[in-house]
Amino acid sequence: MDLISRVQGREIRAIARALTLVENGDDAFTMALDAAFAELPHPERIGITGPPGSGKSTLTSALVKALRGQDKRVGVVAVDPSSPFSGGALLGDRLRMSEHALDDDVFVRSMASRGRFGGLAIGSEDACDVLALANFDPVIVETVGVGQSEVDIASLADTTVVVLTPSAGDSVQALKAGIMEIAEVVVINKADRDGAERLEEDIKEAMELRPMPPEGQPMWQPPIVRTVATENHGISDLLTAIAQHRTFLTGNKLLSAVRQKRAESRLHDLAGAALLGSLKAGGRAQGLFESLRGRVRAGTMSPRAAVKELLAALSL
Ligand SMILES: Nc1nc2c(ncn2[C@@H]2O[C@H](COP(=O)(O)OP(=O)(O)OP(=O)(O)O)[C@@H](O)[C@H]2O)c(=O)[nH]1
Ligand SMILES: [Mg+2]
Repeated sequence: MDLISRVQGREIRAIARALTLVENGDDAFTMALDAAFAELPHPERIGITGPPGSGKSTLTSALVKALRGQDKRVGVVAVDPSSPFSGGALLGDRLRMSEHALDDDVFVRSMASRGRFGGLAIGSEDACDVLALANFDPVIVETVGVGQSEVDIASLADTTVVVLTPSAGDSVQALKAGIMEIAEVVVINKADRDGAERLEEDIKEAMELRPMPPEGQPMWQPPIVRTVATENHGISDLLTAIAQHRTFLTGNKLLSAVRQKRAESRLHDLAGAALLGSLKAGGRAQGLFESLRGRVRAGTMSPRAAVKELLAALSL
């Protein structure tokens, strides 16, 4: 039987194999996956992001446990955009999620960084598709919120949960970095520590600076949930908050818009990556690209002017 059917048949080894193939950008398998695209199920997608060490994996594991209690089959993709290799963080994830290791209705996959074949979003989208094909619902995507990655995760998920902690200055940093703009649910994890009150005040203040939704669209007020992930405290409140956001999306007919936007941004990512890949490796305008690159590096030509010349040469 082919791999696609075996994944649909929920065969664990086939799912693991398929994820490796998409991670490596395997041509034959991604083509087979693309052929199945129109029939892919659309599981609920939950994004979990936040600063390093805020407890995202512990929280995800607790969420998985609670969702299993509702008889849901849960897929998890944990992405670490900061490291190019599978390092300690991923090993840590395996330990933290180990209580689900023997459960066939939970699949956890850790992925390192941006792969050779494009950005964080591209690899994670493919991984989510494989888990969708295997009928996991919901699919949880965990990423460390550094730099651009939290914006990426926002486009990956229907509901983005931002995890902050009371202790460190990093939470304040996260607030400054605009992480609040993408939060649909805010978690104050490690609420067993001092400073949860203060953090909640800061979050509320930062939330007031959120941009207004487009004309005529309803405004979502992100709930703030306190959790102690290590003790499973606050997890049902978190699930309730996620469900409320989902109801907001479906009730206002916004879910399909979220998906359309996601598909479109995936197209843009792939088109950009493919074009650049072709320019770098033997495409029609490779020679021109090389020479333009030389001039840009030397500072004798602006990057924008180089792109203009490139588009003209490609008749685009
Ligand atoms: N006191 C306390 N510690 C917690 C809580 N949640 C998680 N931790 C601890 O915080 C540490 C980091 O937890 P992780 O779940 O690995 O955090 P993470 O955000 O996934 O970390 P990265 O993926 O490396 O960014 C671990 O030692 C956890 O046991 C909590 O609610 N209270
Ligand atoms: Mg983690």
